[in-house]
Amino acid sequence: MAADRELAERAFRVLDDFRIEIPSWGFANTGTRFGKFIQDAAALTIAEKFSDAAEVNRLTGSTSTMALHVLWDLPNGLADAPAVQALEKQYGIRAGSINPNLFQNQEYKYGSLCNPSAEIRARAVDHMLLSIEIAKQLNSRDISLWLPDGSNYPGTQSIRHRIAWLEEALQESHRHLVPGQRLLVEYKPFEPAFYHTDIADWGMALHLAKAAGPQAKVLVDTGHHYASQNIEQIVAWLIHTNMLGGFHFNDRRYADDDLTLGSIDPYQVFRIFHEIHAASVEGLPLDVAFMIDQSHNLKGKIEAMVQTVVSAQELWLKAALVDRGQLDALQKKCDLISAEELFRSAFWQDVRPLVAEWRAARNLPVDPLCALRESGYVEKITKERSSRQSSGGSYA
Ligand code: LRH
Ligand code: MN
Repeated sequence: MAADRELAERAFRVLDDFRIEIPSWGFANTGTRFGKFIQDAAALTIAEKFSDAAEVNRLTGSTSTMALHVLWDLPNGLADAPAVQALEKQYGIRAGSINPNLFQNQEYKYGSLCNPSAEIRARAVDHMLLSIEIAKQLNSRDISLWLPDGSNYPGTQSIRHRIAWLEEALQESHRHLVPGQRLLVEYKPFEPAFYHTDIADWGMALHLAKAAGPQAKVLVDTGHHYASQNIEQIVAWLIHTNMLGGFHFNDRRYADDDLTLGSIDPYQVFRIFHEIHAASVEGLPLDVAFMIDQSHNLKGKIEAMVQTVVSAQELWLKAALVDRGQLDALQKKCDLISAEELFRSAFWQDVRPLVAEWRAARNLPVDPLCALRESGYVEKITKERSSRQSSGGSYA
């Protein structure tokens, strides 16, 4: 009995501290280059995105911040900040990471911060500085940068010259950060560029973050790896070098599929969470932002987001309950089978009863998805929004 009590208390502490940020764009109509399937309940306005985020937080208790994408959520730049602050108060959801958008403007065809034209690079840096200013206004800590920059054919661009331009641009951006702010550098091996991508892997992102300054860290999007890459090993390196700033969690079968976390390979997320827990138990300095980055092209967007947070809570607790002392001893003895069996059984243990107990104790719905359905929230927003939904078209 006492053991169960101790286990429950441990689980409650772990879940109380768990926070994961949801992306505003996860509530909007999104698609692929082959089209977009419109959902009547999809959010079209920033107010609707805050409303949906508040519903997910009401149901899960772990999502009190929402990531914003500058051009999509603050199309008028700083002028939109007061409206966002009013929505933060109205819905009890804080603006989270601010995502500059250097992938939509036509002038970024050959790159933004890496464009051969100094003029275009300067305008791209202006957008970075605007994003940093918006983050200051909204008291957001992280400016989360993903760059689509790259090329499609060998010989068409100088890869080295682009590195130098990028270093300059990130150093200039870093100079404008205020204390406490962070610049997160996200890497991606390909898409939309299909020959070289300027920030293609963790090593490039780590170098650029270090070259930018002490407030720059690396962001790991789990979908931005070749299928055969060992993501948790990259995470271990970034922890070891104290350069891990955050994650964009999603799942994939092939490439950057942006599917719901844990839907294809939940063991992958467990192995990543294990690296985080192991490091924090050893007292390493960790300041890691957990964020979701998904596009719900077919699933209902609110249901998919609730599913994602529930999976993340369960996988986070599973990884937290690994007996690290025993595992450490088995690893040191190279008792491979026992170590693996201990590790695997932690993954296989069913923590759902413990999570349900925690929800009940925290006055949260024991079954969030079921509670969502009973709330009629999706039906309500479908009625309110369906008349304004336009027909399909490109990504977002
Ligand atoms: C790029 C990316 C990036 C976001 C975008 C929506 O693939 O992961 O983090 O800006 O998706
Ligand atoms: Mn991402």
